[in-house]
Order: sequence, then C-alpha cells, then structure tokens
Amino acid sequence: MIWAKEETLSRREIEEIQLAKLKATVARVYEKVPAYRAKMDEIGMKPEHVQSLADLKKLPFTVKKDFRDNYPFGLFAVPKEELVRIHASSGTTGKPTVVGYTRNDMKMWTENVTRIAVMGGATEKDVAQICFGYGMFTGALGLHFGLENLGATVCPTSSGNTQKQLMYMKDFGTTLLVATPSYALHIGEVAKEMGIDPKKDLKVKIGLFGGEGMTEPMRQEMYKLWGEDMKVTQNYGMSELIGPGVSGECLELCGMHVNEDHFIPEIIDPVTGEVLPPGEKGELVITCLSKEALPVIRYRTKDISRLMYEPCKCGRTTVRMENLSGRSDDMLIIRGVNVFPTQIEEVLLGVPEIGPHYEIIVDRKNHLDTMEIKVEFTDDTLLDSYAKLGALEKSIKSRLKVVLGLDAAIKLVAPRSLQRFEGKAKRVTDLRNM
Ligand code: DLL
Repeated sequence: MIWAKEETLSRREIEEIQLAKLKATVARVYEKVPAYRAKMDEIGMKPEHVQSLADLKKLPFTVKKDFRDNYPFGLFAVPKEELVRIHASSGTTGKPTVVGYTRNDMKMWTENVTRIAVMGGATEKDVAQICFGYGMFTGALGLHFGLENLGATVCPTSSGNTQKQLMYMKDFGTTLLVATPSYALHIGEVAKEMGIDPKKDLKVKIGLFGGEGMTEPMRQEMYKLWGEDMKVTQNYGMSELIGPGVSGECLELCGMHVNEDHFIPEIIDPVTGEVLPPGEKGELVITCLSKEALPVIRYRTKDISRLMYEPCKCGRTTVRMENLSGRSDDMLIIRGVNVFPTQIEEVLLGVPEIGPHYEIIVDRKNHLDTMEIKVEFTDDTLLDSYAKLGALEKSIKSRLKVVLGLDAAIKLVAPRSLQRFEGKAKRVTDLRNM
C-alpha cells in the first residue's frame, strides 16, 4: 500500500511542488529569521534570486553551530506562542539542539511518519510497541503519532525495563516493534534468556528501525533472532529536520524513499561543499520545504549517502537515499587510513562464530594509532580451547586487514560481556582525544 499520492508523482510534478515551496520558504526565512537574512545578505542573495531548483545550491548552508549560536529559539520563524511542541537532541557536548513545531508542523510530521510506517508494511491492524525512549528525543513521539494516525494500536512502552517490555509484547500480541536496531537485538536476546522464543512465542512480524544505522549483516541478525518472515526496514530522520519521517525503506529494501514534497536532498563533497552529480556518494544536505516553526535551508547532516533516482518496484517515484555508510564525524582516521565503523561491523557480522555486539577502542601508543576490537563469541565451548580461540582471532584479524588495509588487535570476549544499549549504541571509544 502507498499512503499518499505525493509519493507517486512524476519528476516534473515533484519539482513544481518543490520550487513553489522553496521560494516561499526562502522568502519567509529572509523576513523572519535574522540569522538567515544575515547569511544571505553576506553573499548578496535575495529571495527573488531563487527562480529554479538549480538556484538552491547558491543558498548558504545551515550547520549545527547555527543552532547552538541561536539557542534556544533564535532560528524559529514563529513566535513561541505558536509552538505546540518542543523537542531537543541531546548533544554530547554543549547545549542541546532545540526544535519546535506549530500545529501545522505536527500534522505534516505525523503524515510523513505514517507514510514511512506504511512503506515498512504497517497497517491499521498492527499492535505497535514503541521502544524508543520517550522524552525530548523525537523518535518515540514521532513514530507514536504516525502509527496512531494510521490507526494502529500504539503501546508507548518506551525504552528500558526489557523484561516488562517482553511481558507486554507477549500479552498484548505486539505485531510491530519500533526500536533502534541495537535495542531490537538486545530485546531478542533477553527474550531468549527468559525462555521466550521470539519466532514462536511472539507475534512481532514488522520491525521499523531507525535512529542509528543497520548494516545488511545486522539485518540478517534480525531475521535470525525475530524470524525469517519479519519485515525489517529502517527509516531516517534528524531532529533539526523534523525527527523521523524524512525517509524510509519500502519492502523492496533498496534505499530509503525521501518524502520529497517536504524535503529536498542534495549530496555534496564534504570538503569543498560542491554539489555532486546524481549517484555519487557524499554528505547529505537537506532543505525542509514545509516547516512553519523552524524552516531549515541546506542543513549539513554530516551523514554519508548517495541518491538514487531510478524508479522503484514498489511504485513510489520518490528519490531513494542509500542506507548510510556512516557520519563524516564517525569516520576514524587510523594511521592515515579512513575507517567507518560500519565497515568493521560488516566484516565482524560475516563471521559465524561471533555475535553482533562489538566495541572499537582507538588509542595512540608511541606516536602510533592502535585499534582494538572487542567482540563476543557465541559458542561457550570455545572457552575450553585456547587454540581454537587463537585461530578465530587470527582469522577475524586477516579478514579485517583485507577490507580495511589495517591491522587491528582482536579480543574475543565471553557472550553477554559487552555493554548493551537501550537507545543508540555507542560502539567506538577514541582515547586519542581524551
Ligand atoms: O535519530 C531521528 C529518528 C528517530 C530517525 C527515530 C529515525 C527513527 P537525532 O537524534 O537528531 O534524530 O539523530 C539524527 O541519527 O543524523 C544519523 O546520523 C542517525 N540516524 C538516524 N536514523 C538513521 C538511520 C533521530 N536509519 C542522526 N541510519 C542522523 C543511520 C541514522 N543513521
């Protein structure tokens, strides 16, 4: 099923909508948001200079620092009284990024999330358990409103208290799970410890995952744990842009469809800022076309992706974003080599004897970068044989060397000994900057 006709428009129709909305948004931010006016004045740009979609690239970027500098409400284009909701993203350093919604923004956000839930196979018959943390994070309430709008039965269990989550899951007959991929894995593991087989004893058949990446091997882990017939999709968003609802995978699993009547994606070279031709990989930049409270022009997400304009078998015509390779600020430079944690994950999860939980520790010893990867083995009997453990470590090391071109120290650790996550996982500790 396709939720909205805007998902199937021709390119010309989509572009007409985008241009009209872009002109209106630029005019509004120029009039209402001093920080945008100052940036545009600096380069001599006026709203009337935007006459085609190609003019978008002339507009200045918005970056995280703009939110910090204008904390809390300086980038807002409406008076505070018009807001019906505020969220914030919990930055690890400094002030959080504050975002807000008018009543119309809430409708638009909800509508976008509903589209994405439908893309992932959700229907009004589903019992949807939302295991994102409720609170200032946009994930939980975003999915909550979208699924409720669809008519699904929403259970706002939030994150944590995993045994109780499983009790509800069983007793309510939950069919749809909303979580970060790492928490979904953890819930599945705890189920097994409680003697519950998720495949047989639970009814969960749809996983709408997001808030962090899910590599293909990680998706395979989900099938192993929750059942081969589970519909496992991921969706993407960001607080600054709206929260969840920017894009999502359909059941063809070939990238995430962008809700293009509300967001224009571009891919830029992260170093030069130049827009790259369609199909090339680079930093994702998004312009929000419909937001009243917090219009955002050319936001540099730091997420790395690629845009695919070819038609999708599902019938949607919207551009797809390739599932993210990571964030530019996640990229580790180890002895001069660029390494994305997703590359490491793909290698590790391809080794049958180890589980999907890992930790990457980067350090510097005698002026040389070092990388240690702790990963759990799944088979307890390995503990009885040092020789077997040693051979496994060696084989993982050589697989990583082929992919990364780097030596990493591998430390196999006992099952269930690494930290588990109820929200977004933290896999990397970089001690070089501490
Ligand atoms: O994570 C919004 C969201 C919630 C999207 C729930 C989907 C589901 P923030 O907390 O502001 O917002 O974090 C945004 O999370 O820039 C990405 O780096 C990462 N991220 C979100 N979804 C995905 C995904 C929400 N599907 C940041 N794949 C983004 C990879 C993702 N990374």
